[in-house]
Amino acid sequence: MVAPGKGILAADESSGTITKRFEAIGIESTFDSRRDYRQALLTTPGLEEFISGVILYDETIRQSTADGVAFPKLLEGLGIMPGIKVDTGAMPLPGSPDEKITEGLDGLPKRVAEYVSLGAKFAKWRAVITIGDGIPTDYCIQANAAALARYASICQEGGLVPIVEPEVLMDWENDVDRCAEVTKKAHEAVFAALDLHRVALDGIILKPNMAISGKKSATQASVDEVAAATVKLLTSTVPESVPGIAFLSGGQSADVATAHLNAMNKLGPHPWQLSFSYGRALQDDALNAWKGEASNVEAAQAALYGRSKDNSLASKGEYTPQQA
Ligand code: 5MM
Repeated sequence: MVAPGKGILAADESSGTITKRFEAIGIESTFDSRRDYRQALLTTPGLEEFISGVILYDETIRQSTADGVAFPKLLEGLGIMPGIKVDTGAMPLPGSPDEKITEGLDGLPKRVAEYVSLGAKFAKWRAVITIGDGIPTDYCIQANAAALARYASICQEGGLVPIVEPEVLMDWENDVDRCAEVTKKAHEAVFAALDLHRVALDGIILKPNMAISGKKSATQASVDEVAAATVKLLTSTVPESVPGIAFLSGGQSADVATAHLNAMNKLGPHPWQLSFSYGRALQDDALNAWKGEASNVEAAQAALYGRSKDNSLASKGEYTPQQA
C-alpha cells in the first residue's frame, strides 16, 4: 500500500459529502452520476503507475462500470487494492457537543466480513479532532483513540489492513505549534490505545494531518516550517514498526499539499514511507474538469493522472513545481 512512489486515492466521500462537492459545481448527485464520476476516476489510464490503493464508500464498492465490471474487480485487474471506509461518520460527542466522535463499531465484524467478500483489502476510519477555545478535550482525544483502536483490531482480525486516521482539523486560527502539540497528543493516545487493543503496528497505515497553520491564522507557516514541524512530531510519536504514513490533505490546495509532502521527503530518509492518501488534493481538478459531462472524462482523467504523478514524485522528494 505504501510501495515507494505510490500513494492512495481517497474516493470514499459519503453520499452527503459527494453531494456537497457536486452541488458546488452544479451537478445533480444521483446513484448514476456518482457512479459515472467514480468510473471516470478509476478508469484513468496509467493510474496504477502512482496509485496503490483506492478507498471506496459503501455505495461505490457495490457499483460497476457501464460495461458491468464491478469496481473492486476493475481495480484488482489494474493491480490497485480496493479499500473501504467503514466508519459511519463523525457525530457530536455526548457531553461536549462542539467536538466529534466517530461512529460505526456496531456490527463492524460482520460488515468487515462482507467487505472482504466484495474484494476489499484494507479499511479506513477517520476520527475528527477540532482545535478551538478549550478544545480538544482529553475526553475527545481518548474516546476517539479507543474507537480507532477497536476498529483496527476488528479489521486485523477480519482480514483488512486498517488505515488509522486521527485528523486534527486545520479550520481555526491556531498557529503551527498548536497544531503540532494537539496532533502529538492525539498520536500518543492513539498508539497507547492500539497497544492496549493488541493491534499489530506493522499491519497498519497511519493517515495523519500535517502540522500546519489554521486556515484563519494571520500567519501561515512556510512549506519548510510545516515539513520540519511534521517530521519532528512524527518522529516523537510514530513507532518505527509502522510501515507507512499516508497523509490526508485536509483542505490544503493541491499544490501546497504536494509541496509539503515533497519537503518532508527531502528531510529523509525516514523509518516509514511518507506518502499520500489525499481526497480533495487529488480530485479537485478532476472534478472541476469533469462537470458531469461524458465529453470531459478525458480531461478529468488527465487532471487526476497529473496530480497522482506529482505526489508520486513528492513521495520520493523529487517533485519540482515546473513538472506540474
Ligand atoms: C474523501 O473524503 C473522505 C470521507 O469524508 P466524509 O466522511 O465527510 O464523507 C475523508 O475521510 C477523506 O478520506 C480524508 O479526510 C482525506 O481527504 P482530504 O480531502 O482531507 O485529503
